[in-house]
Amino acid sequence: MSAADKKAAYEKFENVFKNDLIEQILGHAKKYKLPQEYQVWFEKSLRANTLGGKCNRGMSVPDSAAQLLDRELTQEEYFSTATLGWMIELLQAFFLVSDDIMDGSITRRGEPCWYLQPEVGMVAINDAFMLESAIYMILKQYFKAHPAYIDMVELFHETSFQTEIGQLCDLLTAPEGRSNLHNYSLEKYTHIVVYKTAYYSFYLPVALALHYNNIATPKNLKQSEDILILMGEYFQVQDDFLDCFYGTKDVIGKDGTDIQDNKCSWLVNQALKVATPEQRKVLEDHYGKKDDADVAKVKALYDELDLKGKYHAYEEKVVGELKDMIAKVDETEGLKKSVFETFLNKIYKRSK
Ligand code: DMA
Ligand code: MG
Ligand code: MG
Ligand code: MG
Repeated sequence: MSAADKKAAYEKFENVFKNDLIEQILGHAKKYKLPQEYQVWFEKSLRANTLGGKCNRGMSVPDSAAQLLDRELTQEEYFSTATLGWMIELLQAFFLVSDDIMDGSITRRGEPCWYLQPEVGMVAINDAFMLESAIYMILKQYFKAHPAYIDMVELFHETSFQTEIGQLCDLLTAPEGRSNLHNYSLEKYTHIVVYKTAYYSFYLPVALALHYNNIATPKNLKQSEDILILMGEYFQVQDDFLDCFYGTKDVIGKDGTDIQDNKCSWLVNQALKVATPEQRKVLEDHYGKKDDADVAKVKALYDELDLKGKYHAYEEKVVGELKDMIAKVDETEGLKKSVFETFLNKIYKRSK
């Protein structure tokens, strides 16, 4: 796809939210007599937190639905699947507003985090809940008559809970102000990222496309889950890598905080795997501290251990595994290998 085509696809997707869904959501709030000036607040929160991202997750619903049908979507099909995609973007907005508070982050999508914007503060917590509520009003509004309506409702609830399990483990593995290195392991890491990232970012879009097309058989869902969970783990390894080595708002739209936050990230686990006792001591003394000098010591150790090289090797290995899994997909119940190929191409060697 050319850059111009990509931009057009992005704008087409964005317009579904801007031209239709925002009005629907605000209309619902008006029914409960939300005063005009607070409608303005709600609209601002909806725009600031939902628009302006990469939309990889959301756009994967229409993309996957088209791959499954092996043809272009009609206008109506596009609108419906893009609407499902925007519900993932709303779910993501709900998680990111809360994640930034919990992680003490500073920037998101190139702007100050929502909770740090003038006059927002902890109102952001309720704003996050309202972003979540918007999912279910849109779902009811547009899909109540769809044969898979209840499956989709349950899928959003289940995926939310899975993500919350992941966030809980992520936070409890990273206690503020005390070293927790003895508690990290790659097994724990995988568990955290599968739940906090992979289900909602990778499994959910494809599962929704399967439900929308009425081909969500147990076999199709299971095959999708196996591949997409590994793909989601790979995506979070990339997120951890970018956080450390490219983590400034001008490059990836957010300033990295994993080292300061004591996170059980992919990098610290790789470092622990090969560190000498002296190198481990560096981590014990400097990991999880807010000071720039501490962060710099940790990054210097990461360079010494060639974690960039280890990351590139991991990337090639996992992409090879994913391609092997995709080659084995059984298409007899309507699943298509191209769904996974397209998704993988979107994230391979990503730099933001
Ligand atoms: C992302 O974890 C998970 C969720 C559910 C938002 P993270 O804190 O690494 O994300 P980010 O790097 O975007 O803050
Ligand atoms: Mg975060
Ligand atoms: Mg987090
Ligand atoms: Mg991160």
